[in-house]
Amino acid sequence: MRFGRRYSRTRRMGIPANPYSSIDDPAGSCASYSCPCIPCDGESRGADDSFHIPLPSALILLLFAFEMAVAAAAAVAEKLSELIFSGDDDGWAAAVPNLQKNLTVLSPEQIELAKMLLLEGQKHLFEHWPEPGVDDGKKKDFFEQVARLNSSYPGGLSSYIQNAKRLLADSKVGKNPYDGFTPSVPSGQVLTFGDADFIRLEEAGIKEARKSAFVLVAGGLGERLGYKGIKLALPIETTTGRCFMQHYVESILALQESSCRLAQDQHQSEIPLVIMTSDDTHTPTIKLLESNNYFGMKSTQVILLKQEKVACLDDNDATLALDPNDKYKIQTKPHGHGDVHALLYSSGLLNKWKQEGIKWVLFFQDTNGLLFKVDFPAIPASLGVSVTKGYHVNSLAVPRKAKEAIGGITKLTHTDGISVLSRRSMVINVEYNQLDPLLRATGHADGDVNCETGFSPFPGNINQLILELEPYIEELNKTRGAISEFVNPKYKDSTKTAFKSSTRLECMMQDYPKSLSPSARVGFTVMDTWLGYAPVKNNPEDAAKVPKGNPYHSATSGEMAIYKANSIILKKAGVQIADPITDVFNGQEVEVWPRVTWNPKWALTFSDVKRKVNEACSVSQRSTLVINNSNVILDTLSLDGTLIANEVEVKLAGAVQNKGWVLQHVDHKDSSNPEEIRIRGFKIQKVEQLELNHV
Ligand code: UGB
Repeated sequence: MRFGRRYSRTRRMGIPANPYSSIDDPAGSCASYSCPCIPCDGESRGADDSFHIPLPSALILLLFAFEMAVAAAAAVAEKLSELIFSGDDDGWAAAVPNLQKNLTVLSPEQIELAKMLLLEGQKHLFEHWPEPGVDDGKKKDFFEQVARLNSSYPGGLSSYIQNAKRLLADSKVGKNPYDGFTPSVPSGQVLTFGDADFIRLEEAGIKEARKSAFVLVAGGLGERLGYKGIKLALPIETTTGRCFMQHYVESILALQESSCRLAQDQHQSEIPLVIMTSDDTHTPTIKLLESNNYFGMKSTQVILLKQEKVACLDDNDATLALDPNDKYKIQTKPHGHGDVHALLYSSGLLNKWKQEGIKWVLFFQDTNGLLFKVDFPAIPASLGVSVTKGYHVNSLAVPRKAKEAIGGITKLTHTDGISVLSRRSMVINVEYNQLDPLLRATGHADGDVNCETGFSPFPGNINQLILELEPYIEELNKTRGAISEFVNPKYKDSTKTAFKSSTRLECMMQDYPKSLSPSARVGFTVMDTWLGYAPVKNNPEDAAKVPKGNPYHSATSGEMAIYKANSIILKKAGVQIADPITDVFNGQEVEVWPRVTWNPKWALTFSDVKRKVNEACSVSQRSTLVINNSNVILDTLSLDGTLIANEVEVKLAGAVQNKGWVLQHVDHKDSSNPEEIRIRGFKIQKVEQLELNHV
């Protein structure tokens, strides 16, 4: 085929290498974190000398610019004639007259991209193009988008289309990605909150934390929740109204301080926080950080990496979908959280961190408040497991209810009999929609069901990963961060020939271990659900339909889980905490514990809590206790009402009784309340409180 030779030139033009195939071009690099895959020359264009150029020089420059423009135009003309009329490529665009007519509008780079698109069977993209002179700006914009899609996917758009064709063909014939693998229940480290082991691991983790970097994946649309804003801006609980972002940042800062203190680190290490955003979340994330002064973190400590979306596909031939509202745009959708590895790789951050002495990279999601705020011990203790067990990959997990929408950590062994000795055995997350069919296909007639414990035998993946930096870098040097992809088309009927709506390739960050060698140490750490997992993912209507006994994963359950966890921790530290009552909000029956919250400055670990609590304290069910500062001691406190301790140093002693704060029911359809309130189904009426402030 004639395109072949030209196409190899396209690769030289800077399309990043494809880690999914054997092409061996080096990936382009770019200093910009927001667009790390786009090749650039690294030159600074910041200086604005033009303001000071004297007139004669300006004229010379103008003439020079004019000459350059003429030369560029001549080059374009030459290139065009070379492309269109040369012996081997004569009439390459002839099959699409509307494109051929418009070639004069396009730059040489855009023409190369057009050729690539035709080569990949995408001529429909140009069939509606009008004569040159009409919509020329939109035609150029179209190619700007194509260039972006091309440079942000490892291997370029052409690889994306080829991968899509392969995966769509597999999907059509119903190929099981786990064909030949038998699932079994893996073994890992189980944490029991508060026991001697837990305390030991927690301490090891806290010490090591100053050598870690945190990576928050926050590019998701939050379609299931349906909230209009970014999820990071949602209140984690409405007693204090602190948002998820604030809790994450404050927790990391508290961990940093605690870790450096424990390790007697002379120069305070700074724990970097990377946030992966997308077009949907980037600007509001920056706005949230800037308008809150980065919640106390140095702005240089926070690094935003923006993931690009990928092209949507209309059919099994991977025909690129045009945006229904703009025929000069390819429809795009998120590629999934798996992009985080390629972004980290191409940003150059990993090597920088290594030089700075960082050893661990901790990944987490946007709305699991428990892990970061209330039950912060989960992070240090799990990091302690990584340290003591030497895990290269440590996935955090909780007991999983059958059919719960969280993946199951599974041991997969290939039936060819060479398992264990080779890479044919792995411990990996099997996504919730794949676990049931996999089990049924391998002799478990009932599929994804609970065992005698009342839970699925497979621990639930909460997508909290702790990776050891050095082996992570070694692996990414091989894969360039590419993660195995999948496609999930919704077919119109059983012929599987047409889709209900366009689809796209996706990838997941927890699939990272799939490419690892058998010698990699991959493990997991299981903790109690109340300690580690209460995400805010489902809208009220869907949450209300969750089978009884399964977690709602809603704003209602997320907030209640925080009060429950804090109450249980205080209880385990010796405080008499009244039993919860049950109540129904937005159709979800939940336990309502005393509304106890504290700032991470007050206590990061269970040992911290125990140090600050004397046993002769009690808190009634209707109470609210807010601890906002570090040296607050709970000493013989008997609380029945609301107490807010803002003072830096105070001993809370004796009886405190007032009318307190009351939970009022709110209907999620009642638009007189803000969305943040409606989605949880209650608001807090602040009737009376005792507030202790600085004097
Ligand atoms: N995210 C991105 O940053 N970019 C994207 O393109 C998409 C998402 P979802 P999901 O812990 O409950 C995951 O949509 O993917 C961010 C695991 O795959 O909330 O359905 C997004 O902003 C699953 O195994 O979750 O399921 C958010 O922070 C299970 O563990 C995060 O990625 C499940 O999470 C997760 O995105 C769970």
